[in-house]
Amino acid sequence: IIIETELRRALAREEFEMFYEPQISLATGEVSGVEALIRWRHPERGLISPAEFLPVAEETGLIVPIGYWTLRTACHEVVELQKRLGQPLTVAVNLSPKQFAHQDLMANVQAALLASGLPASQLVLEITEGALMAESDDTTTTLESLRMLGLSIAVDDFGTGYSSLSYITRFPIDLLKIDRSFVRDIYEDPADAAVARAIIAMAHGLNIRVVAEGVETEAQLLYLRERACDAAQGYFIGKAAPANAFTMQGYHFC
Ligand code: G
Ligand code: G
Ligand code: MN
Ligand code: NA
Repeated sequence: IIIETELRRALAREEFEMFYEPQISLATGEVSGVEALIRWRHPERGLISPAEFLPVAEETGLIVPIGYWTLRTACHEVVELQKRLGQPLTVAVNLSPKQFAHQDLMANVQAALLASGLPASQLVLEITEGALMAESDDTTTTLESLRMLGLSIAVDDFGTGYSSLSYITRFPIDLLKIDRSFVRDIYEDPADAAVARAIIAMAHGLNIRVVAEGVETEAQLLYLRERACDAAQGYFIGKAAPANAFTMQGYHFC
């Protein structure tokens, strides 16, 4: 079991690392960006996945300083990565519900952009449906302020929450990420395929781009491209890697 003091110590000792999962544009087949994903390199237990420690971080509020570290590190490392690769990339950073509701959010985002020199237009903040639904008056204000900085907002794990579809017409958002539970059986299950098609059609009708997550097979990728999904990520395309190991080669392009 992970306890608060361990997490606090991990932050102080800089035991967290960012990995970057490639995202491709389905129109061009090129890598267009990355999703930044946190890992904990524990001195005895090795690499620990966020699913194991983020719930504790969220409960204890430690997600706020951890999330700020994540944001700064991801912006900084992607600026370096772009220099090495000689090409621009977007970077998507996950925000937890507590981070999204925190009063320092705007200041932290601005500080991360300023310190790294990353253009705001290359930053995407991913927010889950649950965090968006928590309180809708504040939510709209927060989203509008963030977008005023020039960054983009993505709704993560779309389709898994309890929210009504109507909220995406109310909130100012740029991207929807189709949850991998719908992508998994897209080729075998007509119902999942219908959900994915409906999400894409609705989003495009609202001028929102769609990213498919969890793409594990070529069939899924081709299906999504055929249905005009904008971008995709997943094990078939490439696994998350540290910035210094990230390459543009070796992916399964369309
Ligand atoms: O990388 P992995 O599949 O193990 O991630 C598990 C979950 O942790 C995903 O739902 C992902 O959104 C979340 N996650 C990964 N990195 C971060 C992060 O830096 N901040 C937050 N809030 N969540 C993250
Ligand atoms: O919830 P979120 O989308 O932020 O989670 C992203 C996580 O999903 C990453 O941490 C990564 O480990 C995991 N992931 C990425 N690609 C795939 C995939 O193709 N299949 C599965 N099962 N998990 C994936
Ligand atoms: Mn995500
Ligand atoms: Na997701």
